[in-house]
This record gives sequence, C-alpha cells and structure tokens, in this order.
Amino acid sequence: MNPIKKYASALAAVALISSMNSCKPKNVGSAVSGDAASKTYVAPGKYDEFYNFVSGGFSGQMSVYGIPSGRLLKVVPIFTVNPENGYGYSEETKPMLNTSHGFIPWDDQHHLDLSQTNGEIDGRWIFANANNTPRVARVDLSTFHTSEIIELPNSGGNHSSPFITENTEYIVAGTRFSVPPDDKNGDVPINTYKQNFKGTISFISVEKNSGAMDIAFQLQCPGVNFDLSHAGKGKSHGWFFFSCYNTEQANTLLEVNASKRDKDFIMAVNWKKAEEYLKAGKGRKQSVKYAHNVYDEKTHTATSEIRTEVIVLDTKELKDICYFIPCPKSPHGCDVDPTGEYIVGSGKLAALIPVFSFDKIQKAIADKAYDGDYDGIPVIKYEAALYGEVKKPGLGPLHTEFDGKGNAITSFFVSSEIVKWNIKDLKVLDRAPTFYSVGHLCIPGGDTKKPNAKYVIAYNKITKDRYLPTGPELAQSAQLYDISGDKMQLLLDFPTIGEPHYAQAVEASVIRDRSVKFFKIEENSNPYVAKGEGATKVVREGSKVHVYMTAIRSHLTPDNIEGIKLGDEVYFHVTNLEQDWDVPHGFAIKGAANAELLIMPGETSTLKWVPDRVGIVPMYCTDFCSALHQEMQGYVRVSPAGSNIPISFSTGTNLPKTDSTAKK
Ligand code: RUQ
Ligand code: CUA
Repeated sequence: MNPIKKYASALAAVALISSMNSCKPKNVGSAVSGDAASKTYVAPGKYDEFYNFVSGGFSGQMSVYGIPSGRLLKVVPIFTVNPENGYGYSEETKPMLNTSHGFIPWDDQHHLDLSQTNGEIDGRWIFANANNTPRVARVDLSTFHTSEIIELPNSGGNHSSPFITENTEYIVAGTRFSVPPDDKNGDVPINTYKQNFKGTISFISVEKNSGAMDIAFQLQCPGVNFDLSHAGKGKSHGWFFFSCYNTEQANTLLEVNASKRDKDFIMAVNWKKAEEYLKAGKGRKQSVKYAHNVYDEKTHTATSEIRTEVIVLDTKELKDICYFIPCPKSPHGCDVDPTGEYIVGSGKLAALIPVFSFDKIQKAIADKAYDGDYDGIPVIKYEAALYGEVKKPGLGPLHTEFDGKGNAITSFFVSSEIVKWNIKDLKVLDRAPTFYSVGHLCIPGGDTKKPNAKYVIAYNKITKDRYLPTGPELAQSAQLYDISGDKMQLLLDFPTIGEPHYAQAVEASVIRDRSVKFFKIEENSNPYVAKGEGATKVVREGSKVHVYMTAIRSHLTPDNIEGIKLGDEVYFHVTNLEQDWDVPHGFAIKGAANAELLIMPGETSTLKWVPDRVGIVPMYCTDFCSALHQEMQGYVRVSPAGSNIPISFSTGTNLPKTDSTAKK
C-alpha cells in the first residue's frame, strides 16, 4: 500500500471505531425494577452506608458522595483553587499549589486510591493524581483537607497514578507522555522521539505514621505512553503492572500511528528488585526541580519547598526489574484480582479481555520464555504469561473491578455496558447497559484484597437524554447497580461534579468515626493567631498592615479599623474562636481580588487585600452562622496615601461623640 492509502485506511478504521461511540444499547430505557427506590432511599437524618470518593476530572477536585443515596456530601479541592472555601486563595493555602512552574491554579484529576493496610482500606488517606502538571496529592480523611502535594520530575502527564501497594509502602506514578529527561537538553526535534524520549515511573514512599511522601526512586523506561496501573497483592506483592500504549513510539497523529501494532504491552515491574539495586547504590543522582508542599494542621499553613535531586534507576542496564507482556491492542485498564494471581488487561480496541497469570509470568521469567526484547527490556511470550481470554465480552473494554466472590466486572466504553464474568472459567455471566459510554467503575474495596460486593458504580462520560437539558453541556453521571444477586440491577442515576474517572468507595464506619470536628484553639500555632478578643490588634509594618482578627457568633473583632492608606497591603488574619462542630465563619471585604475565607473552628486564615480607592469599605462574615449572622459585619476606613490618620481599631467602642450642646 502506498503511504497515503495506508493512512486513509487506518483513518477509516479509526472512524469506524469512533462512530461506534454513539451506539446505544438495544434495551435502552429505564429498566428499573420496583424495589430500586427502596434500595437507594436513605431516610432524612439517616447516614449512607458507604462513602464514595470520585475524581473530578478537569475540575481538579474530588467529590464525596453517600452511597446508596448518591447524595453529594462534599467537594474537596486538591489541585484547583476553590472560592467556596478559599483553598488556593488564602495566604495559608497558596503554597499548596506551588510547582516548579510557579503557582498553578488548576489540574486534571483522574484517579484516587485509598490507603491500605494488609490489602484492606484503612481510612486514613486518599491519594490523587494531577494529570497535566505531574503531581500526587494526599488528602487526610480525618479533616478532608489536602495535606501534601508532591511534583514529579522527568514526567509529562501523570496518568497511571496514583496506585498503591498493599501496605501503602509506595504510591506509583507513571508518565503518560514520554519526554526527554529533565537534565537533558530538551531542545530537540519532536520527531526524535525514539532517540531522545524516555518513560519515567516514580515510586513515592509514604511514611507509615505521618503519611509524609517522598520520591524514593524513579525508573527510567523505554519511551512509550504509560496509561494505568495496579500493584500486585498477596502472592504478587512486590510487583507492579502498568498498561502501555504507543509502543509504536509515534509523535504525531497517535489515533492512527499508535494503533498500528496488534499488541502493546503490560509492563511488569519487580519493585523489590529495584529496592535492592537502590540499596546497592546502583541509582544515579539526577539534578531536577520539583515542588514539595505540606499543609500543617497546627499552624493551619502550607509551606512549599523546591527540591533538586532524584535517584534514577535505568531499567535497560539493571536487568530483572522490568518485563513487557504483549497485550492486545492499546491497553487501558490494568487490574489485579483480590488474590493477586490474575492481571486483567483491557485493550481499548480489542474484542477480548486477556487475563494473565502471575505464576505463569514468574515461570516465563525463570524459563526465559522471551520473544526478544523491546528497547532492551525482555518481552515475555504472550502465551507464556496468559491464563486465558474472555471471548466476545463486549466492545472497548476499559476497566475491571472485582467482587471478591471470584468474579470481575468490566466496563465497555463502546458498547456502553458493564459485564460480569468469572475469573476462573472466563465465562460471561451477566451484562447491564450503562447510560452512556462508561469509563471507570467502582466496587467498594474493588481493587483491594477484600471487596464488598454489594454495589458497582459506573462513571459515564456522556449523559445525553438522562437529565433535564442544561444547554450544550450536560452533567457527567454515575449509575449505581445492585450486584448482590446473580443479575446486576440498575438502581440510581446521579450527576457528578466534573468528569468522573476512577473512584473509590468504602464502608462509612472506616472513616466516619475518625472525623475531626473542630481544631483546638490552644493548639493553633499560626504566627498570626489571636487566641481571644484581647489578643486582637492591627499592626503596621511599613506599607504592610496585619490585622489580627477574631470571629465568634456574631461579631468580628475588630470591626472598625481606621488608618489604612492607599498603597497599603492589608492582611486579615482571621481566627475562628468557636470550639464546636460545624460552625465556620466566613470573611470577605469589598473589592478584594480574591475569594472569601471560610475559617473552621479553631483555625486561622489570611486574606490579602489591596485597597484601590479612598473611602469606607464594608467587610462581613459570609457563612450564615447564627440568627445574627447578618449583623456580623464591620468597616475599614481607607485614607489617601499621605494621610496622617493613625491606625486605630475597636469593636463596640467607636461610638458617636456625644454632643453636649445638642438639645434634649
Ligand atoms: S482514565 S476512563 Cu483517565 Cu482512568 Cu479510564
Ligand atoms: Cu459568622 Cu456569619
């Protein structure tokens, strides 16, 4: 075939696949049986049975739902500023979004993984990836605050991340885009991918008690796209599995050029071996630049540090860390069953699901059952690693979760359905339509050793006609199915915030009782705290003015401030003196180029304000905190630059002068 014809036919194949995107399942409709309502009804005042943590996609946030009701409980900002609670706007939280590129107010958040102990969810933390500017975050589930964000050098799009080992020893992060390493000259022609581009996998260690993250080491791998990943567990603990596409190493029009090979790879990584090499000093220190940001719950303040070194192990030189296993065609999901024996690859363009056996992989390595190598990495023979194939399961398999009863459920994007199959005999057991174009799916604990097979939740890319129209863009959605019986039963649709990708769910009891209700004021060590109204003050330092302010139902102290001048930078450090659950105060001032603050009980937050005109400027509490919330307000007087009005401040004492000559 001449190149143009070849190109045209490849394009036609892609067009065919894309046109299948819109095909609706045959039994479209609302095949919801009579008891669905009672199964999802959570009576007013009652709690849901599960927490469901859902990635926010291009919203950069994580949202938290109750299951089975589908009620939205909270939006937790991670990588994106959030005006609703001042995250990324307050002086204390701005450093959380610092990177080697400076302050970045947004990212694209795809995957979440709950911390585990012995392969079970322990409810301490949830980890999140940033896909665009490569980062991994840790959210503390006692406060639902983002506690830590670490940037990843040598990476270009952190998609296969964050996936964790069974004791949360490591968070792994594989780069989506291969790029020239950060310490090499990157000013090279783009079409020198094969020579100059590398794929990097980061192993982030997690300190057992504090959760503190650190890049323990990175693996330099051949230039491909790493897509998804899961850790081995049980017998395969010590290994990681990554799906790879673009093994064609294309640098343009990937939809055609990265869909040529009949098989791409699952990459098996022996991280225990990598640890040995690391200990033996086989790593190379590489100079890089990445930010590490930590939020301290005592100072209620984040700090950001730029780090400059990382240890890299070269998997081409250091044998027996990485192995490639052929996997049909553009694999996406890469999922490991609860026993750790079966590794399920899902080729986006494949018409079957290959299931690999950990034991067979080990034997293949021992026997050197290789089909040559790929860029210096041995390629295990497909048959030597394969346990078997699920035949004709559906179109466009993406992700698989496990029910802990020997079954797997796989999502199918193209045929818009979820399909249940048995891991041992690889027979399809049941299928249920999704509305529409399902991406990820989630069973509570579905990627751990102990799934809870009560529900599966499908996260759909397209909702089309499922909800009232809302202009050109419709909400993405989730759908809840009962999987406790033989037949999967659709129970509920609920819209999600942002585009949902991976999600996690866990029994509410694992998290509920650990929830912090307020911060102890005596433990507050923010340098600008006022631990009582007597400690409030306004301090001028040159053109900077620090207001040490308190909020308690229902007044701000001070609520009258004079002596501010044009050209000043004013910092309102507001301490919420309440010591009770669910009594935040807000703070906003007219004309502030900023979001409000939302200050939790016992916390101090700081809003920066630069007045731009002379006059009287109102400020107030934004959160309806009491019957007299509307009274929770005050004024700042701004005078011209050269004015000699002295700083003064008060609450309740700046009263009108009594005029003795006035008539009674
Ligand atoms: S992805 S819809 Cu970004 Cu996890 Cu598969
Ligand atoms: Cu405090 Cu409203």
